Amino acid sequence: IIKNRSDIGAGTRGADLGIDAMEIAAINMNNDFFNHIPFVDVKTHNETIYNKVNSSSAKRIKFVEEQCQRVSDAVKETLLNNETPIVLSGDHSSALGSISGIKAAMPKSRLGVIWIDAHADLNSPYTTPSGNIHGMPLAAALHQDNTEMQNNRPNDETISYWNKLKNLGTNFPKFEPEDLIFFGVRDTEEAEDVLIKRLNIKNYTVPEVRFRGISTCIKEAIERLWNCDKFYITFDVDSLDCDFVSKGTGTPVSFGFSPDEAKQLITGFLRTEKVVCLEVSEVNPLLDNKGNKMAETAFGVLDYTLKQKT
Ligand code: DIR
Ligand code: MN
Ligand code: MN
Ligand code: MN
Repeated sequence: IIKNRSDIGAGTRGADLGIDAMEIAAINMNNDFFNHIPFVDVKTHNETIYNKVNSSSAKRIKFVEEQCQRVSDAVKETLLNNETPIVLSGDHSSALGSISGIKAAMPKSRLGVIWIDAHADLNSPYTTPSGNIHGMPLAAALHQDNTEMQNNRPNDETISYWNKLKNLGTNFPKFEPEDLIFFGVRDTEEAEDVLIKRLNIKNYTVPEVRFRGISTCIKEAIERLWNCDKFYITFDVDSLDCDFVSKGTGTPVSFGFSPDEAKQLITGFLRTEKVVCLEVSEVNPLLDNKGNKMAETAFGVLDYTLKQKT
């Protein structure tokens, strides 16, 4: 387990507490999950840096780049030890670090990415409406500046850090758009829509999954990714339905997956034996309207899927 207690890529504070909230959930469920799996704590920045925004089109990008580098190193080292990293992160910018670490450890492997999220995370400093880097990790991983619909003019320093982010772990795009599959994406900006269309990225929406059946969609997704050697699964908990589950995440969205659907999705991909890294992100206990419900749910999904595997 790699614990990345950082929330500097998010617009609202508190996702850094999500990891500990999941541990508390486990304790309250009398579940000793966290006592059995070796863990590392990724070093994080001092709390005072949060207000040092630096760049309005990519807030705290210098610090996010450092943090992603640390996550990348931890993931790489774990993989080189022949272990499978489970990354518990605060905000989702961390996904860029995880993917970089996978590529650094296995540069020759063709990587398939399963992105379970309400968001496409395909913004860049050129298009972001918020300046929050947790909306950008996929654009960085795919080396997409997404400049066709420029809304912002990032300064030179921002661009130089953005290029550093894109090149973390490898100077090439970390995987191909055809090897990326979205599940549950339903809250995007126009610039992201343009990119999704141009790159022809498949999104299994919540209604499609329910209409066609979840096993049919999982089977089809695995077939699409079959030429990939390794899979990375990232589970942004805002993919879940914020009305039925909880609003304990930075950017909650309605009409999402149920916890059971998330369990089935992740379990289905873990069964392929190709998964080299699983990430859970964006649990924010400070925003939870139902006690510690989001952390309990996220932990429940994680615990269930790993038990199915072993
Ligand atoms: C939005 C929100 N697309 C943005 N993104 C989020 O700020 O770029 N990603 N919440 O997880
Ligand atoms: Mn904090
Ligand atoms: Mn996300
Ligand atoms: Mn999201």
